[in-house]
Amino acid sequence: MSEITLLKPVTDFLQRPHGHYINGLSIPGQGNNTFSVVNPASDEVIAKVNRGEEAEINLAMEAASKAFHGSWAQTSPMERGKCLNRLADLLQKHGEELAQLESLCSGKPIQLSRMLDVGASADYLRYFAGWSSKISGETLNVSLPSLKGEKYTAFTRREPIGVVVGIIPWNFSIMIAIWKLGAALACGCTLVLKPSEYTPLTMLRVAELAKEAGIPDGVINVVNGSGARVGSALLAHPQCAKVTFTGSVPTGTIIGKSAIEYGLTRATLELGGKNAAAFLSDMSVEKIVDGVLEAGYLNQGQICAAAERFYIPSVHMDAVLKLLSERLSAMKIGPPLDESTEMGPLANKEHYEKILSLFEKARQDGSEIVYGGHALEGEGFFVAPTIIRAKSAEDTLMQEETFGPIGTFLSYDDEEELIVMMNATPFGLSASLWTNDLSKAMRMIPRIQVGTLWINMHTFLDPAVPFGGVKSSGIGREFGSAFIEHYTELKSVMVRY
Ligand code: TXE
Repeated sequence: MSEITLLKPVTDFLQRPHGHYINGLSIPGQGNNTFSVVNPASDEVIAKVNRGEEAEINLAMEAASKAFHGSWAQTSPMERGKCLNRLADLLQKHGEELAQLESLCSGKPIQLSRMLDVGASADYLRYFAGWSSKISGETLNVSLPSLKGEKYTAFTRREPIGVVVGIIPWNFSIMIAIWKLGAALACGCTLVLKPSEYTPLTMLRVAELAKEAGIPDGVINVVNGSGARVGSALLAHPQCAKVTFTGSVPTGTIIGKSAIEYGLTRATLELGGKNAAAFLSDMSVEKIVDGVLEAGYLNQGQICAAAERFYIPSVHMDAVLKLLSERLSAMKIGPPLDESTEMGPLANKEHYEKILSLFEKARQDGSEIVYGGHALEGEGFFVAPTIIRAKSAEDTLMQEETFGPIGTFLSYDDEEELIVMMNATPFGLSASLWTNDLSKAMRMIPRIQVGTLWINMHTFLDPAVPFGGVKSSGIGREFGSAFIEHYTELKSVMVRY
């Protein structure tokens, strides 16, 4: 076990005073109103960050509004795309520095930070860069009567919505922020980001790189602090035209309600859920276990689209749980900065305590803990990857989102009953169906109530494919061309001539 050495730019960055990034400047913030950033692998404080106050909130919203009406409005669509491409280049150039910061703050294994928070973020930026010059309206044929020879025509314009507030969770502090940033900037909007209080550092550095990429001051701003205080104040600000949020269902519900109350502010809510992965009986035990590992245990299960409910044909259940236990016991759990680590700690103490209480709840429910179900000894917020065999669909762990490395398993015999069980949840972010029988899969696809359904794969997102939830898992879509309608308003223009 050997950890990589932190780069000098990382150790230097950690030493700096941290606060916000507003109008092209790092703003350390005022006084001693700080909160701590804790490394979840060691429970040590690695930095202090100033909380945003009313002054910083107003400064950021006004800077974003000024840039929206000024410098960014005067930037051509092609130039906006070039800015995003240059930022993608800089993310890659500073990739190791950003990946190390991400792993230090979130506990994500370094290989995953490099691949997703850096590599995939650069790809998303390039995808959005391409869209910036392709956003257009339609020309329309009008049927109004022509009494004196007059004619009519009409067209629609897609106009940027204005200042967007992006509220970001802790599981992908760069990548999820980049999803919001790329979409907003490609459409001509400007942005104020509120990172999670657990991972407030990485976007401060990305905002500096955005300036280096030639993105005008005020287009990207970052204000740190708590959700209840800073997040809700940004949302309530009169300049906020839209909020885009990724996070928990309860917080998303509060944000959605507030957005309506604060003047019908537009809202995109990408929330979690209780995603299902269902394996049909033609799959081999080995294939099922490979699928379960892909669907449920990446990034310690802290992925909103990850599967938490696993439906296994009863004929395969015992063999699947036995082989899965063997595979989990061989998994390398360790420090995020060790390149061979496959599973790191949970991202923060509150989440760790929540997961421990869910283990307890599973025991109280009488669910069988087949593997794991406990904290690991030593420092940091490590838990064992866990397998739970549910008694019934009513067990707490078949109902509640854990957002941890916990698979809960239920057997089935009847495929009609399987579809009912998959849909028996208030949520609908994602699901997966695993089978070699294409005809059967095609018939089941329309009957599964989710925003994203994977066949023979799970968790992988692509910028070309719209992503978002149905039912209580959210409102709106990110990526594809679908994002455009959420960051622009449609204006109809009618002309008599
Ligand atoms: O999430 P929140 P938390 C789940 C996971 C986790 C639980 C709680 O199960 O254990 O949520 O985590 C900001 N107005 N997910 O508390 O509350 C907050 O500061 C405006 C799933 O971290 O959703 C942070 O920036 N903003 C999830 C962001 O919202 C508010 C990813 C997310 O915080 C606010 C993370 C308010 N009133 C956790 N309250 C996913 N679906 O990917 C909080 N915030």
